Amino acid sequence: MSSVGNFLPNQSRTCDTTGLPVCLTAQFFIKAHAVCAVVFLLVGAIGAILLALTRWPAVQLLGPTWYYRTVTLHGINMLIFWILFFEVAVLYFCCTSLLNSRLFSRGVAWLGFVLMVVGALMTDVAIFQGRSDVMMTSYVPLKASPWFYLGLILVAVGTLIGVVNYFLTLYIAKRDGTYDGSLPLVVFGATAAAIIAVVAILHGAVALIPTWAWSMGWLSEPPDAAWYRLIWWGLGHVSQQVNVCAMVSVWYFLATLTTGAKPLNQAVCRTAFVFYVLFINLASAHHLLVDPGVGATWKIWNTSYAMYLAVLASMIHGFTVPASVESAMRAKGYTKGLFGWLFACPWKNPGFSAFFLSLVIFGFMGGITGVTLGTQQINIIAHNTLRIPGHFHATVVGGTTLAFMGLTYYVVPLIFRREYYARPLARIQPYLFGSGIAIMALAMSFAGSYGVPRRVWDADAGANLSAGANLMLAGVGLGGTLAFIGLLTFILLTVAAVFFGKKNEGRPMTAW
Ligand code: HEM
Ligand SMILES: [Cu+2]
Repeated sequence: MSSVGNFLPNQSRTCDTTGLPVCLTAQFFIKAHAVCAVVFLLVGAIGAILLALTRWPAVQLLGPTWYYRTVTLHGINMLIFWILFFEVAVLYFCCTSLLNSRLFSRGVAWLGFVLMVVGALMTDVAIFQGRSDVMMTSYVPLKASPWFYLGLILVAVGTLIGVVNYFLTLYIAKRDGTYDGSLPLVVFGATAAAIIAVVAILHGAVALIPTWAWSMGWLSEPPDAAWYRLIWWGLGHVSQQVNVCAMVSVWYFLATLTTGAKPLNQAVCRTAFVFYVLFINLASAHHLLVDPGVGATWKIWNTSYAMYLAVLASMIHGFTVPASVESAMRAKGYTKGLFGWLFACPWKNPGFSAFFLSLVIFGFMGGITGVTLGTQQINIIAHNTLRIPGHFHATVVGGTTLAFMGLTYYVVPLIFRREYYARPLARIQPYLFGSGIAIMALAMSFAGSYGVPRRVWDADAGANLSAGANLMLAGVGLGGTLAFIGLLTFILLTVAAVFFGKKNEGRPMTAW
C-alpha cells in the first residue's frame, strides 16, 4: 500500500494502535452514524423488553394496541435504523482507512446523513402518534400515516446517497492509486453489501412510493396486496443479505484485529461474496411460499435450488473464518491437541468473543433454522408461527448485531479515541447478550413448533396453550430479559466511553 494516499494536508491522521490512516471527514461521519445507530438501538431495546414481557403468558404486559405499536417500533428501529446507521459507518471506514483514501465528498455525506436522521425521526414520531400500527412490513391494505412511509423513503434515499459516496470513494482511491493490487477482502465484502443495498433500496422505493401516494389520498386504491408483498420482500429479504455481507466482513476484520488471522484463500472467500450478490434476490421467494399469486415452479426453483447457492456462501465463510483463526493461533504455537488453539483464543476480549459467538449463533442456529423454514413443505407448517422470529433473532441479532457490538469495542478506542470503563463488565457483555438471544431464539422456535403464532398479543386466547408451549413462552420472556440486560449493558458502557471515557490520543489503545 502506498503510504501517501490521496489526502489533502491536515485531512488525515495515523491511528496510534493499528497504524491505519484515518480520513478526518470520514471519522466525523463514522462517529455521527455510530452515535445515531446506538440511539435507535436503545429505542428498539425498550420495545424489545416490552415485547418479551408481553409474549410471556404469566406477565402479558401490554394490551393489544400498544403491543402492535411496539412491534412496529421495535422492528423498524432495530432492523432498519440501528442496522443501517451502523452499516453506513462501516462503509465509510472501509473505503477510507482500509484503502488509504479520503472520503469522496463531505457535502454528499452530510446530505445522506441528514436525510436519514430526519426520516428516522419522522417515522418514529408517526409510530408514537398511533396512526401507524402497521408493523415493519406495512402490508397493504393496512394504512399508516403518510409520514410513516415518507420517513422510511427518506431513510432509504439517505442510505443510497451514503452508498453512492462509498462507490465514488472507491473510484477516487483506484484513480489515485492509493492501494496496490485488488481491493482488500474486507472492502470486497463491504462492496458486495453496498451493491446488494442498491438492489434492496430500489425495491423499497417501488413498493413504498405508491403506498405513500395512496396514504396521501392521491391514489384511490392501495397497490395490489400480492404485488406489494412480492416487491416489498425484494427490500425486506435482500436487505438481510446486506446484513450478512456486512457481518461477514466484520468477522474477517475482527479475526485479524483480535488474533492476527489472515484469510487462507482469498479466491474462495471472494467467490462466496459473489454468490451472495448473484443469488440472494431469488431467495426472497421464501417469504411468499404460502402466497397464491406466484406459481409452484417459481417457488421451488427459487427456494429449493437458487437459495442453496446463497446458503453455500455462508457455509464457506462459516469454515474459512474459523480456519483462519485456527491457523493464526497454531502459528503462534498453540498446537496442543485438536482444539488447543480454540481454548487459547482471547476469550476475554469482547471484540473476539462477540465475533466468535456471532459466528456460532449465526451459523448453527440461524443457518439451520433458515434452511429448513425456506423449504416449501416445512414453511406451510411454520409460516407465521414464532419459529420465524426465532430464526431471525438468531441471524440478525445473535449474528449481525452481536458482530457489530464486537466491532464497537474497537470503534470507540480507535475512532472516538476513548477508553471503556468497567472493563470486566464489557468482557462478559457479549456472553450475556449472546446467551440471552440464544435462549430466546430457541424458545421462540419451539413455541412456534407447538403452533404459537407470531405477531399475536394473546397467544392463549380461546385455545388453551399446552404445557410445553407455555414453558417455551416463559423462555421467550426470560431469555429476552437476559438479552435486554446484555443490550443495555452494551449501550451504557458505550455511551459512557464515548462521552466520558478517558482520552487515548497520542498512544495506542489499552489492549483488551
Ligand atoms: C434484547 C434483544 C431483543 C429482544 C428481547 C427481542 C424480542 C422480540 C420479540 C418478543 C418480538 C415479537 C415477536 C412476536 O410477538 O411476533 C420481536 C420481534 C422482532 N424483532 Fe426483536 N428482540 C430483540 C432484538 C432485536 C434486534 C437487535 C433486531 C434487529 C436487528 C430485532 C428484530 C425484530 C424484528 C424484525 C421483529 C419482527 C417485528 C414484526 O413482526 O413486525 N430484534 N423481538
Ligand atoms: Cu428472507
